[in-house]
Amino acid sequence: MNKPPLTLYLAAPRGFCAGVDRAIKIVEMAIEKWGAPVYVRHEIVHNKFVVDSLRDLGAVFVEELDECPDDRPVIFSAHGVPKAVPAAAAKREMIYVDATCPLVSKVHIEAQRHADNGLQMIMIGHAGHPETVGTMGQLPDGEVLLVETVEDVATVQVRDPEQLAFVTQTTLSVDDTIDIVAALNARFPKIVGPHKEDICYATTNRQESVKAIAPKCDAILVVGAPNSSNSKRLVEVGARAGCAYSQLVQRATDIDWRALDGIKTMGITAGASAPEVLINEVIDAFRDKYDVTVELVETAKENVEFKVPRVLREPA
Ligand code: 2E7
Ligand code: F3S
Repeated sequence: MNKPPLTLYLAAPRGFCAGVDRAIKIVEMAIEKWGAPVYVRHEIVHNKFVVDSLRDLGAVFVEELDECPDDRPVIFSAHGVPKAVPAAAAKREMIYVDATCPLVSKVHIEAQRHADNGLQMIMIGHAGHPETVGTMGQLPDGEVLLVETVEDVATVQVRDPEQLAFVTQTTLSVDDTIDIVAALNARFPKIVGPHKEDICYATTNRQESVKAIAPKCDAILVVGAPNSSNSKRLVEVGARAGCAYSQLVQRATDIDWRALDGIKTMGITAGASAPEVLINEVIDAFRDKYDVTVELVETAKENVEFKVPRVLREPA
């Protein structure tokens, strides 16, 4: 049977970022060093395939430190943790390794520095997301005010409009955040912040590349998990940049083939926590049904790498 032709625009950069690479390595190396089980507080990155693979190696995933025994190592996920978490682990004399992305740790340090300078903090982020919980948890409860939208900026109640600073989640929509920062600057002209926001290089680059492919795609699939903030932002960016059908899939079995009926061009990208094997699985599923021509659309080159913590580089 003749397969219909399909041009598949493959966005680059896509998939794993340096923080995810490092976090996964930390779990693997901790299991090598200390043996199984090694506990991991929260999904190390938001991807079921990654979590299941590490579980097979001997990782035990929990949501809270209370669920870990004192005498096994525990790793904190790439999204970061409130200060109370390592403090509690230290108090229990546990071995712990912090897999927080260094770009998130940098935001934590900034938040503390502003607070030390007497400024009240505002965080731009998504309520309840572990990164937001972790960054807000760098300061005492109630000290960091959360804004999620431009509307929130209009109503947020601050102590002193002259003594304010802001930080952001690293995986936000670049375009939405520009508007929120503009609203903050308009209402609080003295507010101190980063040069633009704290969105990381990987988030920025993945959103740029999906923007580049969106106008020429009948449909876009973003490989990523439903709890992955950066992956969900890619779906939105694809839709806003002009693609009529932009959807999240965890893997090939999630593809809604009926919705794709009649397409001639297809875009594929992946969130920062989605492994390349799943991206290839999705591409192969298209090859089964279509005569696929892959066109790589590369809008940036990435060469960022983060070292694993010293304790894992030393012999046991
Ligand atoms: C850590 C940070 O695990 P993810 O899907 O996380 P998000 O934050 O997008 O839900 O992606 C990797 C990652 C991104 N940001 C890990 Cl702070
Ligand atoms: Fe870090 Fe950005 Fe990845 S904050 S974990 S490099 S998506």
